[in-house]
Parts: sequence; structure tokens; C-alpha cells
Amino acid sequence: MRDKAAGLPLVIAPEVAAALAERHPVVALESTIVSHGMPYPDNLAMAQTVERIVHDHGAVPATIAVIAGEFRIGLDAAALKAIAADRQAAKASSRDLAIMAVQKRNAGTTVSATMLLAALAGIEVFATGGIGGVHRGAEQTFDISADLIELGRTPVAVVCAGAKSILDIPKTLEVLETQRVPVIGVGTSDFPAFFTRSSGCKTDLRLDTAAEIAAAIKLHRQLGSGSGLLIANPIPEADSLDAAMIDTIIADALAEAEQRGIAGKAVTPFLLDRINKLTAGASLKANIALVKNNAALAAQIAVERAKLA
Ligand code: PSU
Ligand code: MN
Repeated sequence: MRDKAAGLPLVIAPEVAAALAERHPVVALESTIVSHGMPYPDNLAMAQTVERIVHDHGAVPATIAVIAGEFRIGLDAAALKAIAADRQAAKASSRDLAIMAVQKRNAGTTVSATMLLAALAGIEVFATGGIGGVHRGAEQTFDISADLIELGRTPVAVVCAGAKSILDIPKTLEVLETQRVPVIGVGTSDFPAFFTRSSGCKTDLRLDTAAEIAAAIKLHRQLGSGSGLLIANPIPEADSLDAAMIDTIIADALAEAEQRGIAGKAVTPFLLDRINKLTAGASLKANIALVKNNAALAAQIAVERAKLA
């Protein structure tokens, strides 16, 4: 990674650099969920708690963001606060990173940008809430998240709670298959729908333990396919929302987005904000719970991965 990264404005936090050098477990965390996915100050509290959970499970957290044009792998308290509180922060997918650096901007990194930077730094395991995917109506709008393309070409394992039904989940799973991304259900063969434990779609594969998942990550990388892996970890039952309730609210939010002509990178943040308001905060609570659950699993996977050569 040192060669590939030479000359880049890449800053790896000391604790993360030390862990990587010693092959200790490290978990990457994204920051668009902080800058654009949740309101302040809940976003900052969530980001701090998730880092603590990764620590508590024996791994080092590396929250990734662009701060004043620097690609930061691991944020200190000031940088984490900046990305949570700066309402001017950009939303950077992988295509945007170079421009963010030239413009010396603050930017939350999406799943795609976080994967790219994690891979550069040598981090194999990444925890998030939900990935971007194929939007409903994509046959008209062509709105397909760059997350799916990055998953097809960057060898990082992404632990998520599936994809929410603001997306077209069957089409999202089709693109993941085309992109050669194994979709692994954790303890289930049902692909989870973020707020609920099942989308009604099946995963290709099921694994039940962190050790099995770590072994699969190692072998998948050794095969050299170059693609990532999607680890689909359902929201805990106690935190999940009522499927009929959330489906109605998502339908309302989608109708409002269409009516207001929301397009491009604004779509996902708009829908998340509307859903949070329409559920009177219940969606935010569930979102935070599932991110914590994913962080704990990702740390366990990273710990098991570090035990393998
Ligand atoms: N889904 C969520 N919360 C989020 C996102 C998705 O429930 O914060 C963010 C992630 O950073 C994801 C990005 O990578 O949105 C996808 O954006 P788009 O759909 O514009 O590709
Ligand atoms: Mn999009």
C-alpha cells in the first residue's frame, strides 16, 4: 500500500497505523452516514459509540473522511466533530475524492469512497448501516449507486444490514451478482431490509459465525477476483420496525421526492431525513441500533481475520 499511496494526501491516525503494521484487527467506518445520514448531534454520538463498540470487541476503529482535503484514515475528536457538525461538508463517492482534495474540502465518504480508501490503507473489514443500490424506477432514472460498482472492484468486506426498501432490492441483488459480489446472510438466508429482518429476497449464501466469514474473506481475496464481499447482518429483532408501517412511510417519502424533483446524490439523504421525520425518530433509533450491531460483528470478523495468516 505504501507504494500505491505515495504522494497522496493520505493521513493514517497513529493508532490505526500501529495496528496495521502489527496486523492487529482494524475496522473501517464510513462518514456519509455521519455527515448526510443522520441529524446533528445524534450523528456525532452514534459515531463515537460505534468507535467504542469496535474497541470493546478487540479491534481498532478507523473512521474515514476527507478533512480539509486530506484523506483521513482514523479521525481524532476534532475531525469527527467537524464531519458531524459541518453542514457544508460534501458527500463524496469514490469518483469525487481527487476533487475534494484539490478543493481542500470536508467530505463524508460514502460506502464506495470509504471502500477505496480502506483498500489503499490495507483494511479488509468495513462496517456501515446500509449500502446504496439500485433505486426504484432506475429503468427510467438510471439511478444506481456507485457503491455497487465499487463493491465489484475493491476487495473489502462490507458489513451492512442489507438495503432499505427506498431501493429496488431485487434489482440491487441482481447487480451485485453481475458485479461478482458474494452476498452472505449472517445466520439467515433472507436478505435483510435494513429496518426489518427480511426483504422477502434470498441471499445467495449463508454463514453463521465470524470465524467462517473471516475465512471466506481470506480465500475470496486470495482468489484474486478483486471484488468485495457483502455481509448482510439483520437488525436485532428487538430494534426492528413494523414492516407495514415503514413501507407506508417509505412510499410517502418516495412520492414526495418525486414530486419535488429530488435527483442525483441528494436522493438518499432526502429520503433518510423524510423517513426520520415521518416516523418521529423511530427510524433514526433503529438505524443507530443496527449500525452498532454491525460494528460489533465487523470487529469480531476482523479479530478472526487477524488470527489467519
Ligand atoms: N443508506 C443509509 N444511510 C446512509 C447511506 C445509505 O441508510 O447514510 C449513505 C451511505 O454512505 C451510502 C450512500 O454509501 O448513502 C449512498 O448514496 P447514493 O445512493 O447517492 O449512492
Ligand atoms: Mn444515485
